[in-house]
Amino acid sequence: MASALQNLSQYDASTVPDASEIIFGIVVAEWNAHITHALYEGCYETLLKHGARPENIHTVQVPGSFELPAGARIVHGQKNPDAVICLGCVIKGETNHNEYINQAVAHGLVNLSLATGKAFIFGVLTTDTEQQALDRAGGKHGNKGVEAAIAAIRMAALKRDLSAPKKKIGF
Ligand code: RBF
Repeated sequence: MASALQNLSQYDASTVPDASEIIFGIVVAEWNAHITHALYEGCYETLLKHGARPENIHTVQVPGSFELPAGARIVHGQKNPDAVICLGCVIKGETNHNEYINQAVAHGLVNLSLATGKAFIFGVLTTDTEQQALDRAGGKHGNKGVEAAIAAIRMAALKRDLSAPKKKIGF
């Protein structure tokens, strides 16, 4: 059923690479903190569950989602992580501020990814209502912070595996 595939928080843990050697940055927006902190909890616990070491997880907070790319760039410059996870929640209001913020964050993070060759994960809820956000921060649609953590592990492992020395085949 199509709707079953939408809750990616229910993933097969056995397919997730080991994260014990991966360094992570996490950037959390303080706007809608009751939601972004729930995303953070899901994200952090998921990294630990897959072997990440607490000393290898560098967390910073920024005022709002608009500041996520700048915060991510600072963490990247200071800690040289393999992946940076950006968590935010932008809820549509009476004006179209949400469109400007969402576009800016998406462009900012993809630019950072392409410029650095590292993963900058878009863990931003972009909802019409607060309830939709709650549903995706530990509610009926799972926790998108969990999914952001899995995406970060997979992308960091992809880079590590491709850059590892090749085994010789044959003679
Ligand atoms: N930041 C968020 O992370 N989520 C929001 O829903 C959100 N709504 C905003 C609405 C308006 C009208 C404004 C001006 C800002 C909003 N921000 C929001 C804050 C924004 O991401 C940023 O922190 C500030 O604009 C300062 O650059």
